[in-house]
Amino acid sequence: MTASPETRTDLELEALYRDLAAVDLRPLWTITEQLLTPTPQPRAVPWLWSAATMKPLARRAIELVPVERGGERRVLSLQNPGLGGRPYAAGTLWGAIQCLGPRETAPAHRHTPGAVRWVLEGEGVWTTVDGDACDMHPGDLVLTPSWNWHDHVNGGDSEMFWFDGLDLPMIEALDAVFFEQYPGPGENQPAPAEHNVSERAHPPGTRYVRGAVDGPLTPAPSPLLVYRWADTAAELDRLAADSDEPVTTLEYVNPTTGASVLPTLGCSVLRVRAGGHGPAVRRSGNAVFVAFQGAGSTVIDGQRFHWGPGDMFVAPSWSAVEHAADEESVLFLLTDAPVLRALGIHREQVLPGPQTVTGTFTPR
Ligand code: 1HN
Repeated sequence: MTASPETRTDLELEALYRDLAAVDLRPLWTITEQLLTPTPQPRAVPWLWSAATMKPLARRAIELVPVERGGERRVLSLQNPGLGGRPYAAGTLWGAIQCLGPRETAPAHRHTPGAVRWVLEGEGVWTTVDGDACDMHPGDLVLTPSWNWHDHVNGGDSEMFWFDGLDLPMIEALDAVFFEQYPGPGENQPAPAEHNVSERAHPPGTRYVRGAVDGPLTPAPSPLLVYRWADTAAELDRLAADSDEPVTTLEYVNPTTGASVLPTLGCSVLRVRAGGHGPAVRRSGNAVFVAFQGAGSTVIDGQRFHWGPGDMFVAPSWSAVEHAADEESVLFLLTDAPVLRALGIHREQVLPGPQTVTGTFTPR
């Protein structure tokens, strides 16, 4: 008996797929739909970590885990449950809470991933960035550009908590992670004679306005390493006074170019008016939010996330994001949007109306 043409073809096709697999070749026509999705399909899910959960655990870590060479940092990473155990807040972003107890220091090192710190609570810490000691106070943004030496010193008697944001997953995906411990005689950079050098070199007034200075938006990190909360708040006041929008957004920029603070990372603050309710917007690129002041909620893809000071939450790429505040509130925002903009692939879509809320997130 001879096989029908169909059966013969089926058998031949199966053999073809077997032979392709055996030599590490994959036919695109069998996987096109999973590769070329109409819209981004991030594996990270919308999620929130509450300060009420994180801070007691961070305090236990202060008691139990010393900061020393090898461990390097006392950091609790936001591990998005959609990412299969990878310690990342989203596919491209690292987010974490870092803490230092009284008189502790975290040793100097440098790495190709760039970092930003947003200070939540406490006083007395400075981060020395390539020799410039940047004092840290609540609401300040401190930059650690790629390959800059950095150590953290708590010169005071209180514990301190801050948010760390890094482009580590992006740099890992590019197979470009390099890391080095400080080779000097101590674990830290020499005690700087002066503090806040970059801050004095860049007067207020140019620090928050995208494109304020002529010139190409070159992919260089900001030479200004610290943005003070008092300046940010004053700028927010000024902007909010001129507008009746429910949400006022202010981006921190490189004062010499008007570009994002780091080539890979953009930082903004959002002030939501008491009773304010912003539009629902989708953007390509991932976002991590840190609530700083006030109380409110954000609806992400139909799910409501309530937040208050110190809470951190993730809006994955292309999720619909809609902020509302019960009282006047401030959110810090970290995004990878500068990369998408540089590549000409950033997208934004304002949805026609508020989302239908189908559930409320319960933090662990
Ligand atoms: C790092 O160097 C710091 O310097 C914080 O404080 C978080 C997460 C991953 C890799 C390096 C810091 C980090 C990190």
